[in-house]
Amino acid sequence: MGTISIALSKGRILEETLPLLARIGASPKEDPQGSRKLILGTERRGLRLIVVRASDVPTYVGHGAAELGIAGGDVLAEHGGAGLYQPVDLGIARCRMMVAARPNYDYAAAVRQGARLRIATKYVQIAREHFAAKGVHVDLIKLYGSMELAPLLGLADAIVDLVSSGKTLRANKLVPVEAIMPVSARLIVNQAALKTRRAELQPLIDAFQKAARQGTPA
Ligand code: PRT
Ligand code: MG
Repeated sequence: MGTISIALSKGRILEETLPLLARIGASPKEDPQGSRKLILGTERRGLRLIVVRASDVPTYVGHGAAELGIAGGDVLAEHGGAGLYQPVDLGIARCRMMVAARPNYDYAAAVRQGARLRIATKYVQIAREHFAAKGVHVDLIKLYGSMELAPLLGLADAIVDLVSSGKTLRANKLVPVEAIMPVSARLIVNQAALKTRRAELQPLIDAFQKAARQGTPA
């Protein structure tokens, strides 16, 4: 029985994963927020946490550098999911992928008229699929953050971004105009590892499934 690694990001994903780890007896051995270590041992023998950027989680797991990972549905949709199973929706880090625009921009009318929309987003793949499915022509403008600025500065007609409380949109005087999809974090598994190490991995997958069903505070 070798070591099993779970790749995850340090922000809200780790924060909301901690209660699940506690339920499966795999709490980190030291305070992960305080620590600068990128590899953290857990109370569960042979199980460790690997701290990476949120968007790198599918890459580590897809290549088998980590057997397991925890990643948002947004990150998985952008990545494409090659080499991954997604067996458990953990129901944590919930939010919604939305289209948002300035209040004075008539999004519905622009869509109806068949206008070509300029869309700024970090989520190019998700945006491309969403607008293609609607038959709306778009120019996608890739940004790496602070998407809310784009409509305000005239860089784009609308943005595609994650919304949870809605505070960020409100603070920047934008309004949601369309929901694209609900997002939550999922447990992901390297496909090859699941075949060769099922005896070790399946009990962990089952434990996460059970821990997730016990619910998380909304
Ligand atoms: O490591 P990296 O910097 O790339 O990512 P990170 O540090 O943000 O990672 P982490 O661990 O925090 O997890 C990110 C994941 O959390 C995303 O992939 C989503 O699946 C999930 N998540 C849930 C969110 C939000 N809610 C969310 N609100 N990720 C980002 N946001 C941002 C959003 O982009 C916007 O800027 O928060 C802002 C909006 O929040 P509200 O509350 O103002 O609406
Ligand atoms: Mg971060």
